[in-house]
Amino acid sequence: MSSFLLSSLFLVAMMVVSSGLTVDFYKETCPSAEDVIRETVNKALQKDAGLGAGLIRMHFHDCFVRGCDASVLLDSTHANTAEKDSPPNNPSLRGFEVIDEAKRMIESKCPQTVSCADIIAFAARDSALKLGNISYSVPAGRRDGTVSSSAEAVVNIPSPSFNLTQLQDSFTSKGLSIDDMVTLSGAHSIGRAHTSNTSTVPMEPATPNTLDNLYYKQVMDHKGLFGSDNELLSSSVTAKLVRDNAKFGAVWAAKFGSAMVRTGNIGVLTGEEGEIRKNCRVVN
Ligand code: HEM
Ligand SMILES: *[C@@H]1O[C@H](CO)[C@@H](O)[C@H](O)[C@H]1NC(C)=O
Ligand SMILES: *[C@@H]1O[C@H](CO)[C@@H](O)[C@H](O)[C@H]1NC(C)=O
Ligand SMILES: *[C@H]1O[C@H](CO)[C@@H](O)[C@H](O)[C@H]1NC(C)=O
Repeated sequence: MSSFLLSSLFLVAMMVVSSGLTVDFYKETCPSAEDVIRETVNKALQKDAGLGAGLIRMHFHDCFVRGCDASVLLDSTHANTAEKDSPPNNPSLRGFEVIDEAKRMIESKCPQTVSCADIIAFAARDSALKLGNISYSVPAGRRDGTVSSSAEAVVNIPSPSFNLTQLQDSFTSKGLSIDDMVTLSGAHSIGRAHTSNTSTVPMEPATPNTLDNLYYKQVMDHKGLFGSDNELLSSSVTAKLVRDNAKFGAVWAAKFGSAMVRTGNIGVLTGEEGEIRKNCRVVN
């Protein structure tokens, strides 16, 4: 075999394993984990579909701060203001009770085996399936972190007033591409935004509980809710991605799944790093 072919194979293998996560991670240690989470998510979304938007956003916000380590789930303490109490998350981030319920069910079957970080990743995937019929496998094996800082959330979570350069810098600094950024922004086809602490508007009013590509049509009409949405039209590269996603819904949906998997790889703790929390709200 040529050394070129060998090194290419090596590169491909590295790309497959580079995150250190694997699909079916709990096959031996907690075979029912993914089913239990899916059932919990489905039950919650049946009562309130908006929680699915919350869970997809929660995965993004977890992974952009200290990697996907469930730092977003830790409660503030007397001495520390946690991510969940930072302006990008409070009062808007929702779905915490769904994670608590899934964790409670799983702990009763497989104590201290399934990380809170993996539960978020699975719950986001289950939400995408329920709200968008978007289906993808989630590599798992993440471990939970022990630190959560409000200030770090402010620095790492992109602001709706960002211009395109700032948005691009935010995503590429996490190892995601410009294409990933535009693809993931399609999540703004579901859920709501706060106009004040008590008043909200739907992100995409036509089908606010369906994860579809209508967001891109909205942006093409310059009707994106945030400046950051409409900024996607401000370069020819991102504007073309917006138009393509608006035109080819099935292609966008497949890309969305892959981009969520790449989001889920950001800065993960694996092996003996971190811990498996007993309660997702507090470190052990
Ligand atoms: C590109 C940069 C992004 C910015 C500036 C941004 C900003 C925002 C803001 C300000 C809200 C409204 C929060 C509120 O007031 O309630 C929101 C909602 C939301 N975002 Fe983003 N976001 C971005 C990317 C993403 C990504 C990558 C995802 C997931 C893949 C996502 C998923 C969502 C969802 C689902 C909602 C609705 C949440 C709910 O209904 O509870 N966003 N976003
Ligand atoms: C959901 O997607 C699958 C392909 O992944 C497709 O076969 C099925 O018809 C879709 N279901 C609905 C309700 O659109
Ligand atoms: C984007 O915002 C940054 C920070 O405010 C600023 O330095 C930069 O010039 C802006 N870029 C464009 C293209 O407007
Ligand atoms: C939003 O509502 C909370 C009470 O839930 C109140 O304390 C806060 O002042 C309100 N803020 C704005 C900007 O309306």
